[in-house]
Amino acid sequence: MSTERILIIGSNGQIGLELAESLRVNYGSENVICSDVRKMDHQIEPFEILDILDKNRLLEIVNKYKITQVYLLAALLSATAEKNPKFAWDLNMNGLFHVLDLAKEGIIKKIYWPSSIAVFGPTTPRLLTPQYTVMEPNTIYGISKQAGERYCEYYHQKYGVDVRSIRYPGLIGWKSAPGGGTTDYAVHIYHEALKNKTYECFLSAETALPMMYMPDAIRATIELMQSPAEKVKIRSSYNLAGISFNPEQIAASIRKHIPAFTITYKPDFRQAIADSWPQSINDEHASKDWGWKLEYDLDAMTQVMLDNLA
Ligand code: VAH
Repeated sequence: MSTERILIIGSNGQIGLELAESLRVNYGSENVICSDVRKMDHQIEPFEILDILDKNRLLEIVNKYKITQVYLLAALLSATAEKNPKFAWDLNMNGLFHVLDLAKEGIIKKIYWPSSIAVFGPTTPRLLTPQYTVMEPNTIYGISKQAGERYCEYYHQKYGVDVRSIRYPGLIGWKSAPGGGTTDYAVHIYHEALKNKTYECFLSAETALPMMYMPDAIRATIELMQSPAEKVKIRSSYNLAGISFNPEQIAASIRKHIPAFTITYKPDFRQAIADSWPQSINDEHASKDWGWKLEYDLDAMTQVMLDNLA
């Protein structure tokens, strides 16, 4: 029986739904408490309504369930954050401070907090972007993730907080809907291919971005959290590469299964966000420090996405 009691904050989001499922398998359902700002239909219990900006409510839940670890997933993603910059900063930063302070006060033992390749900006080298490089993000989401990384590393170095983080690429899965990001096209395209055999893409054909099949991202998250502390040498956030492709390439992968599939292009405001991000990532530190190894390439992901969505 697990002695770990885990709270997922933002459990009903794109990552949260799949992470909750995997954590329940690893730790037992009764040891994984889900929470979000609103309850879903057919909500899996144990579940608590939680707005992460309500610190007292967070403490109430942590005490009620004797939580030892927190996975903080609640945030506004890149596209949504550009439409609500003030609220995005408040949610993404104060939500993190509330959780970091619980660990600083010794109330919880370990934190997972997701960063993103959005921490990189237009002056960052875009091919095989290294772990340590120029970072001048020009989106509110990216700025909040860069500031969050600095706080995580500071709380680790100054207060010994065991906080761990991954710079996720765009995540693609079939079990949950994407949450207002710039990479969401790579999920929508599979749904549209099956439904209408055509997709109008909001990014241009040659816009390459780092992506990853969701089960790889969930496995990386749990492998990082289960690594011995001494192996986790980076306490800002780890680069994770995944698969680098552009809309034309994912369309070609889909056509191997749906030959009649066509894609058209109508770039919108998200094109400028994508143009500020890397095209591919170097994740040698994750491989070296805690043995990270990707499993799904583009064609393997397309096969499993289409099989499960059909
Ligand atoms: C977004 N899916 O598009 C998120 C992610 C790398 C992209 O952070 O905002």
